[in-house]
Amino acid sequence: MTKYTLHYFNLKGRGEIVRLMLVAAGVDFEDHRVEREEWPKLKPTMPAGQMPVLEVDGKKYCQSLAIARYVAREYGMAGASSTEQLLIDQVVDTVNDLLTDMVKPIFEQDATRKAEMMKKLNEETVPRVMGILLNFLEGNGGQYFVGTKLSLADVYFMDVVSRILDQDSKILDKFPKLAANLKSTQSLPKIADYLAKRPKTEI
Ligand SMILES: N[C@@H](CCC(=O)N[C@@H](CS)C(=O)NCC(=O)O)C(=O)O
Repeated sequence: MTKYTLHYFNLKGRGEIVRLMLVAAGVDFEDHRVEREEWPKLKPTMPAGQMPVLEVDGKKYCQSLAIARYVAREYGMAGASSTEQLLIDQVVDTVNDLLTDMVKPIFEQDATRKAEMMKKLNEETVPRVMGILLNFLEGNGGQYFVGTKLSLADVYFMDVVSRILDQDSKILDKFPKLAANLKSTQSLPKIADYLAKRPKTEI
């Protein structure tokens, strides 16, 4: 049996998608949540000096989405054809752009600039991106983003958009199909069990 260890900070951040994919795949993994104090010592041991890193039978791999796509391929969540892979990546990269926009204000030091960035994110970026994602979902019939089963696209959408919902429960009110997709991913027994037990973290 393959042994997996996921090294990441005790955050959702860019590591949560890997945790969620391993959970969705139903495979055991060690969820190594690195404390800030331990990091300087561990950093030089990681392939690119950053995390998340997935260790597979003792070999370490970096880049959150490269790892998430690997888990997706290993466990049947990467699409059934090259076109389905493309459609999944279309959603994944759209969600990833949104996550990048969500992270920027967190690191902004200037309070005025931070407030402006948050306003733009909530009032412009989030509704615009939800519109794009709704088109992708409806283009596939409205249940899953791609094909007829769960893929990395559904899991990454749930991972990132549920974090926005935690801050503003109304963001999907105008997008009931997106809300239904998100809820259905969250309700999958293995995922629901993990979500109920995962450590509560701010980001
Ligand atoms: N593109 C990389 C970004 C990785 C990254 O920025 N990791 C941050 C945490 S989210 C990190 O390890 N920071 C600590 C450091 O650079 O020393 C990915 O998606 O995995």
